[in-house]
Amino acid sequence: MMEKLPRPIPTWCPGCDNYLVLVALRQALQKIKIAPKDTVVCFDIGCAGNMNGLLDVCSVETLHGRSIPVASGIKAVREDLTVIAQAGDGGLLNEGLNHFVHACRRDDDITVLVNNSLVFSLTAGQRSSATPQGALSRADQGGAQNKPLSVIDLAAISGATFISRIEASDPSGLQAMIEKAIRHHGFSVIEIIEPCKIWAKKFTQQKYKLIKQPFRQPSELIGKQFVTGLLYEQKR
Ligand SMILES: Cc1ncc(C[n+]2csc(CCOP(=O)(O)OP(=O)(O)O)c2C)c(N)n1
Ligand code: SF4
Ligand SMILES: [Mg+2]
Repeated sequence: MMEKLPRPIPTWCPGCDNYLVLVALRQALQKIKIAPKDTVVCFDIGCAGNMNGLLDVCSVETLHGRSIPVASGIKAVREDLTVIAQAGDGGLLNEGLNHFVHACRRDDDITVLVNNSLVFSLTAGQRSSATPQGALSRADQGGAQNKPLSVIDLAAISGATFISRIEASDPSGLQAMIEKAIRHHGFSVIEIIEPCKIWAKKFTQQKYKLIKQPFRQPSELIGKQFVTGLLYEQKR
């Protein structure tokens, strides 16, 4: 009989949105009823990546920005498994950007959860490529100089077949979106908006609008920074 190890205690700051994401992900995995032995989550390095060990599934802690290639590799040899890659905005848009673009382009049958905290949270708030232009972070006392990269725009131009964005403050919406993304055949991405409560609180007043109908063409998503929901899906 397999011994059940005690779960580690989350180390996040009080009020961190990662608690909401954890609950949504746990509930989605329970609802979708895939056996824990048939589900693998590949974690990035970062605050959100510290979710590793808090789920009753198989998991791998990868290097920073490398959760997607590990997930794609697992799926390539074990098609029967449900494979999820978790990535921070830093891991996805900085260290591991090329992996995201190529996994979209190949339409790898994995689900990518992007925990967009708008900064490198774990290493104490340096700007990432998701940090809004002008925002004061610890690494840019004069404000971030460049325009941010958008996960959604990149997914749209790189050929992703399921593209969505949702706020962590809507945990039931997030749970439903994770279920949908896992059921999608092909590459699915959910950008989870969860500004870091410690390092991004001064530049996160943005209001998002939930859309009811997905866009019909990926090109229609480009530049739509502040809409949430299922933005595009192409069914196989
Ligand atoms: C290749 C590499 N570069 C930098 C680091 C240091 N590092 C570890 S976590 C981290 C920040 C992670 O930020 P993000 O991916 O946005 O995740 P968050 O902590 O915000 O959830 C950095 C820079 C590393 N471990 N490996
Ligand atoms: S630093 Fe930010 S992302 Fe990390 S645990 Fe604290 S609130 Fe959450
Ligand atoms: Mg981050």
